[in-house]
Amino acid sequence: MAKLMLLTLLGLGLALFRDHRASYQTRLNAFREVTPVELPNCNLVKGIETGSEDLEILPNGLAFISSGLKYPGIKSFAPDKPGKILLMDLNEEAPTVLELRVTGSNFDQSSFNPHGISTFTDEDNTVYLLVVNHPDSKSTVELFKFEEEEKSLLHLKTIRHKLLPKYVYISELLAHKIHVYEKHANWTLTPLKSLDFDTLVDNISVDPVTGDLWVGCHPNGMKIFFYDSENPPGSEVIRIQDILTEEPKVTLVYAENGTVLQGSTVASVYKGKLLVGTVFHKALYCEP
Ligand SMILES: *[C@@H]1O[C@H](CO)[C@@H](O)[C@H](O)[C@H]1NC(C)=O
Ligand SMILES: *[C@@H]1O[C@H](CO)[C@@H](O)[C@H](O)[C@H]1NC(C)=O
Ligand SMILES: CC(=O)N[C@H]1CO[C@H](CO)[C@@H](O)[C@@H]1O
Repeated sequence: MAKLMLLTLLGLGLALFRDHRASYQTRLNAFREVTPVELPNCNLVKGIETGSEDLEILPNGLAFISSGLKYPGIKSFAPDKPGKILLMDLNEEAPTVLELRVTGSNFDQSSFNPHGISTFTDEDNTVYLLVVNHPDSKSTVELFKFEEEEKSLLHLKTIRHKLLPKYVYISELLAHKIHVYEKHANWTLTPLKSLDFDTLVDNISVDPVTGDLWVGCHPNGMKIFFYDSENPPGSEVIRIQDILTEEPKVTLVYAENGTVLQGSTVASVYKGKLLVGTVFHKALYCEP
């Protein structure tokens, strides 16, 4: 969903403009307060203070985290600093984050404003990172090659298309829905089903081991779009099991009122460990 944020924000703008008050309050879930759901062994990730808008964990436990998003109408704790991609090794005890150096002569780092990220691993195990970037209020997709030894990202090019998996999950933030589509060989999509939630569903991560969906959610959109440090947005994480069956199982795994973690956008798992990212705030790491 991170990638669809632009559309989301446009949609929100239109919604605010066009719809009457009651309707946008419904869409933003404006009166929703969080009922806490606690998890044991959670710690904020040291070194993440300006967002962790999107993240992806490789099958080997290395996590990429995009940080420092600046977006019109959205809070930023470091409006004058470029964004960055962080690396975290979830195999370590008490893992820390490291900023990946960006190399490549044709890439302007001063305007780097990373948003959504995805990885792609080719047959010879080279890992590529696709990053939705918003330099100077534009939108591009940047392709990097991950150089693990050097802890760097080599910028290869700016590209326009991405690969799609067999099933495609799309979250509709302001409608509080997740839609499931099947992707056919001819690249067409057939809608299979939609699930409803009482929270604004943001980015979806699919656990490659179980097929479960992990979703970072905003319980109350009003608190995201009209940031107030006295009454900050909370965080919710939902797990959806068996989504392709008649009876998907939806579990609210984590819920917090913003005292610890504000504005969760994404949640992903590796060997029972859970990493939760936020639009502009911190990141939370929970061990089993
Ligand atoms: C694409 O494939 C699906 C499934 O095989 C089929 O139902 C659909 O008609 C095809 N669409 C086009 C435009 O060929
Ligand atoms: C948020 O939750 C914490 C811990 O449960 C509690 O101490 C605090 O008062 C709550 N804050 C609000 C604004 O409800
Ligand atoms: C619905 C959606 O946009 N999900 C994205 C969440 O982020 C991961 C990792 O970057 C993407 O692979 C998903 O497509």
